[in-house]
Amino acid sequence: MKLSVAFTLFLPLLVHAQYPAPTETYPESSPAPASSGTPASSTPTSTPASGTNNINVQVAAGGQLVYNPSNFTASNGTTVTFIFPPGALPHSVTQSTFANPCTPLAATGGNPAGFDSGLQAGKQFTIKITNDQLPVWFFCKNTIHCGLGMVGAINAPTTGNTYTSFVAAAKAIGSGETPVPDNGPVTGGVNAVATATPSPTSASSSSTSSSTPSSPASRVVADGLLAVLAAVFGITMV
Ligand SMILES: *[C@@H]1O[C@H](CO)[C@@H](O)[C@H](O)[C@H]1NC(C)=O
Ligand SMILES: *[C@@H]1O[C@H](CO)[C@@H](O)[C@H](O)[C@H]1NC(C)=O
Ligand SMILES: [Cu+2]
Repeated sequence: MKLSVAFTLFLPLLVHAQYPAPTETYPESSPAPASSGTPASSTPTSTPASGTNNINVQVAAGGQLVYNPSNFTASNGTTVTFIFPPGALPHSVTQSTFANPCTPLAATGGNPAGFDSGLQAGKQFTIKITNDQLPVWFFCKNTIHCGLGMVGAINAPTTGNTYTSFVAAAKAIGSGETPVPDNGPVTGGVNAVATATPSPTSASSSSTSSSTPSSPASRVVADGLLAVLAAVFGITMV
């Protein structure tokens, strides 16, 4: 049992090290889709305050595989700003469905696809609620994070398809999750819409001094070291 716990905890690191996230392979300067008065996505953006018109969600709050808050209501026109911590382990906010918590909401027929921040660190990503009568389900696409319960809901029903059932369904998938490719950010969405790709969070709103983002190469090396440590640690735990 200890082995399976250790394995579940460290497998994401191992897999992540083997397939470094292509977070930085798309040009950061690519123009964001039209949105009123938003600075270019390469410009550090200060984080808005949580209030009547905006709700901030900390991604991987406290270093845990969670969103905080992860279950809340938001009315039409409210923006929800997801704040990704800097560091080697990227996360995503990817829209899914109640039926398939760990699978991106794909376009079908006339229905648009879900929003997707893509795997990110040190960025922020904003969606705006367009229909508060229907739920918005989302998850992190980094390997097995969803199966470990890294999911969230906005305007979840209070009976039937509840947030609690959604989390349980994600955890039931566990490590059996189908790997989700990362092709960078996807704007649009259903019941909540992103109009711009993620932008760097300004230094002033991220309290750490890590103003120089590590290069992809050094991130891979760091992740590799983590994986080795994790493997050794995992074995000694048995
Ligand atoms: C929010 O917008 C949707 C879509 O236009 C609409 O159906 C719904 O009634 C609106 N919610 C409220 C509280 O007005
Ligand atoms: C999730 O949010 C809904 C809607 O606000 C609420 O009714 C429900 O009690 C919450 N569930 C949990 C587990 O917090
Ligand atoms: Cu994650």
